[in-house]
Amino acid sequence: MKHIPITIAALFLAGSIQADSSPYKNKFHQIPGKIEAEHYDEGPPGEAYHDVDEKNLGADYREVTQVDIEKRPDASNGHGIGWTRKGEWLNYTVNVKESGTYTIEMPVASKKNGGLFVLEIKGKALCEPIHIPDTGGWDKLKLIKCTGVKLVKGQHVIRVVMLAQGQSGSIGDIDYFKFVKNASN
Ligand SMILES: [Ca+2]
Ligand SMILES: [Ca+2]
Repeated sequence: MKHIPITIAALFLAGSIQADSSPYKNKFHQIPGKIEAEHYDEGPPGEAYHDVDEKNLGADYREVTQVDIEKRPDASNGHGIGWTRKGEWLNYTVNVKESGTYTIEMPVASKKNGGLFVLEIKGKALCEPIHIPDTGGWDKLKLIKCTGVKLVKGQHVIRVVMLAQGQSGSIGDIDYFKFVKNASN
């Protein structure tokens, strides 16, 4: 196991974050900022993520994972997540640097109408369920937004939960989640 920075080790001891769902490469995602969908937490299935099939159906990007990671040249960091199914979830351990209201920007893709997902902290939704529209094909990313997201300064685990599949048979492909703080607060 790689060296864990003392601050993260101290947080484990304090019990303020789940020990079995730890930040990708031991680095908290910073908010405001961009979280690559493929950089979900490290940890075993059921702790860091839940995926309905054991196999990674996509690219060999992370060592051992059941999550389906898609290699795609049009995506930020060259990868996103795909083959999303109802009931699946992904954790992202974050550090919110400034309390306030945020907009989340997400490039998504779907051939035919996609499904619904939501972002939560401790089971509380950050905004209404987000719908992935027909973007014109799996290879066509379109930026969608969710607005009015209130976040409090500090460390949190944001969970992305797949709620319902659409006409496409999937929820949709997601490239990243970019948290932009509103200028007015
Ligand atoms: Ca899978
Ligand atoms: Ca990405």
